[in-house]
Amino acid sequence: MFAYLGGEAGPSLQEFGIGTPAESSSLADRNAVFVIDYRLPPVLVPIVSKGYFWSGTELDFYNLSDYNGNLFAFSSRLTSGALQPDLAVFTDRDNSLHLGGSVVQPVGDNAWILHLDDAWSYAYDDDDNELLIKVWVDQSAVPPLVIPEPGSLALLGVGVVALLAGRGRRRVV
Ligand SMILES: [Ca+2]
Ligand SMILES: [Ca+2]
Repeated sequence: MFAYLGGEAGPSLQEFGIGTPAESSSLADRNAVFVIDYRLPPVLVPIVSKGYFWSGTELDFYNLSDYNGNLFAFSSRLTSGALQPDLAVFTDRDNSLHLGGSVVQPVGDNAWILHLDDAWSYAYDDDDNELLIKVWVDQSAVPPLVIPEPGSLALLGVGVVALLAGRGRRRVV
């Protein structure tokens, strides 16, 4: 489950979603969670359920910011050659959050708040506040009747949930 808690950004469209989409992909082809238009007055953003994930599933996230032209950031690249936008969004470069360089704040059992800069922030600031997003596991969720093929889970990629789970491997995200 995902809740947009707010954020501060210059006039821009800010997209947050799951996975590592191709940079040439269209919005319809991406697994977007939120698309927030900071050129417009704030609106109420509904909570988003992205469905059932099996225990142990690892997720990557992305940000697309058009503040100064379209620019992606991918959490998946943190482990495979991170670029500056990736580090800006998915790490806290100056540790201002006091989370050891992470942007993931645990807020109880199976719940976290992501403090995300946008991709363009790498050139401007490190205030970790373009997108504040709460992520949590709905403990009442039940497995889907049809078990997905392993390949469809593999498409989800690797990355952030291992960290979100707060146990086992520890990554800086
Ligand atoms: Ca920022
Ligand atoms: Ca910071």
